Amino acid sequence: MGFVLQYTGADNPFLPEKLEELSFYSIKENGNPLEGLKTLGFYVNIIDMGHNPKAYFPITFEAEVFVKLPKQMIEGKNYTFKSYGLGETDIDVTFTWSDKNVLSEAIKVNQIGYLSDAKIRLAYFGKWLGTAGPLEFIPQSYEVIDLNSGKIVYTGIPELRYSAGQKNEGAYQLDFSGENVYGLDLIHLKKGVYCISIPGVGRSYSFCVADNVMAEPLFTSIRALYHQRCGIELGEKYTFWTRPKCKKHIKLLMMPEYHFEYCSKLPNNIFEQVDQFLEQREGNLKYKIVKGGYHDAGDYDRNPYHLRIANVLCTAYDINPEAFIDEQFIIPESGNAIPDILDEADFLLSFYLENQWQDGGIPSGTESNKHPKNLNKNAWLTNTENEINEYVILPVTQMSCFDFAAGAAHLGLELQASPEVKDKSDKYIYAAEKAFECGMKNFPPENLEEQLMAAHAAARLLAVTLKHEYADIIKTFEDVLNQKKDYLNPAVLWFVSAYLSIPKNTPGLDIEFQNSLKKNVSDTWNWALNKFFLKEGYLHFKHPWAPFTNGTGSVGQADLIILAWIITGNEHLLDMIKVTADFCLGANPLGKVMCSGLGQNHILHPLVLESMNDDIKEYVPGIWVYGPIGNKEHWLQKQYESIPSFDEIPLLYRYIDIDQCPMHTEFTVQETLCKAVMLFGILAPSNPEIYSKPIPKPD
Ligand SMILES: [Ca+2]
Ligand SMILES: [Ca+2]
Ligand SMILES: [Ca+2]
Repeated sequence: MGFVLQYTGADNPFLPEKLEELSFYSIKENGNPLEGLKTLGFYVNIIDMGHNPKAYFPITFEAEVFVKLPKQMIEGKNYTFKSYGLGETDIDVTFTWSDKNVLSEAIKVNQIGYLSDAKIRLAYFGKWLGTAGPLEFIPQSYEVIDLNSGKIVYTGIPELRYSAGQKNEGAYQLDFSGENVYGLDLIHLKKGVYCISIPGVGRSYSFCVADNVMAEPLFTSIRALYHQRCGIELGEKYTFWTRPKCKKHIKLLMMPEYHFEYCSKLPNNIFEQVDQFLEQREGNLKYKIVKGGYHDAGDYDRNPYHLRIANVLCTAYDINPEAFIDEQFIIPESGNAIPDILDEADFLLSFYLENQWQDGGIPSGTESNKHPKNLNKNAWLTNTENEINEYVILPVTQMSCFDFAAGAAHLGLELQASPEVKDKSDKYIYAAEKAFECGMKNFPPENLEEQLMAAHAAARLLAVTLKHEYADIIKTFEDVLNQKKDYLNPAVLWFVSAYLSIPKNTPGLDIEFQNSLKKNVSDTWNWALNKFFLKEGYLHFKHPWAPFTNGTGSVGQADLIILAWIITGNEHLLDMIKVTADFCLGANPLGKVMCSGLGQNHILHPLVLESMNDDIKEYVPGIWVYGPIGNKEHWLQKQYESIPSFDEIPLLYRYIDIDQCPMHTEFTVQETLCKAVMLFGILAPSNPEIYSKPIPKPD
């Protein structure tokens, strides 16, 4: 049993020697004190922070103290739990014990629902108890209760999938959860609404099994992109989380087209570079009125990587076109006869299209010389209304030319299916050709990485234009053709998926090369599937070599396994994609949906400046945060040390839900938000209905 104590102030009051002291806790059974309680251990960490008027203050500390009862609780008896003098408020709770009614956080389920056609459907039992290590309780059985009839429809035996300390997860032989992980198989369930109950433990959150369970995650996730739109007002017709036009992002100074001369990517010190440019500005300054594209994350730049979002959205559409219609996501373009997901890709690319240079060059986005600030010293009080930053339109790079070419060619291809927007489709394809030409002329790709970017664009252009010249260009990329490649690498997978999308009879297409790429991806992923993914306690896709960062505990890498599945057709990869969705939706060690506003127990404080500084308590929904960051300690974690210390916390528990901790609660449109759209989009049901319900309201 866990006592949860909280304190909000400046210093952590939860000292180990006090927390261990049994006299602070009492438990009664039907009014009679239970003797022989034992404190097993505790977990103390920061869980929230204020930011107004002072940053990082006040701090809410939480101590979870795990107390063992002398015997199991008995169905129907009343239990009273008291704790005095430890936290801010004392605990005095009485309830009637029933393992069918009392919620247990040791049972983790996909809180939205499992797909009815999934071949693997798992919930999990396990819990890490802080200084006490793994929960040692061995569950003997579990029951699945149909919540419509109240009847037990399935009884099963939990299967030990992983023992704490076994250390065989991922390529670095790690222990992801620190738990003894038991699998609770749900494969025998028919469609319906259920919860799981474990004798002596309690019940899970409710979940359903249905064909359409991924529709809601898709809806919530793609609308987060709408909320990140730059240069427009977010109006009442579309959302409760409204805001006026972001005024500092409308009229922007242009940096010269080739300000950085030959460069593959923007320099790393971009703030300094922009700062220098703003300092030294003089004479003939050129301003442009712009819109389109997204705010990157908690900040407002259009990051150079955003161009890749177009291919992510278009690929989701390619894979599962029946799941997407017009009037699906309540955006300004709902009702224009184009599927709303393609409107989103169009809104993104429109910024780059409108600002393409005469010779085809594509700006790398927009940036300021610092993170968002307001007149107040406390930068966390910034929003788009009080921001004082100045932004510029960034110069052209090799990456911006080729990435735009790849995205615009892809969107142009999708739009060809809608005759009413032939002009728009033609415009994108023409702009893609110009951008590619500019890239080849000014930034001829030299190494494998650069050639992969160019080859990806050429393959997309070949697929839509069927022009032999693009096939010929790919044949000049020696490194792409001959060098040994890592088929788990994103750039390789994106190129291969594009090259395999080229229609069979296209002039110049190298079928043998297509086949060899497919075989290599197939071999690599088969190997990785058996060597890594299937050995995890909590099944989910995580790139075997990647450290726990930037979305590893969330949706961030879903595109890779989706591409591998599409390239190879290996159905086991599709099974792994589905369990990855389950994992993100709550079937993970924290037992939380790693997205705001989705599911019954979800993260609460994503780093969104608008939500941090508006009058609505609930943060804007659909923000998929990076999640647990295992490889690096944030300075807040160093300053307010947890017990046990950071190094002793299992990797997938290393998360603090604090909006001023960017490593954990930040996100980006490119790294996490669009990947969520792809993951849930390819699993979403066919033939969705036009959205006619009211728009989602804050709680
Ligand atoms: Ca940024
Ligand atoms: Ca539409
Ligand atoms: Ca708020």
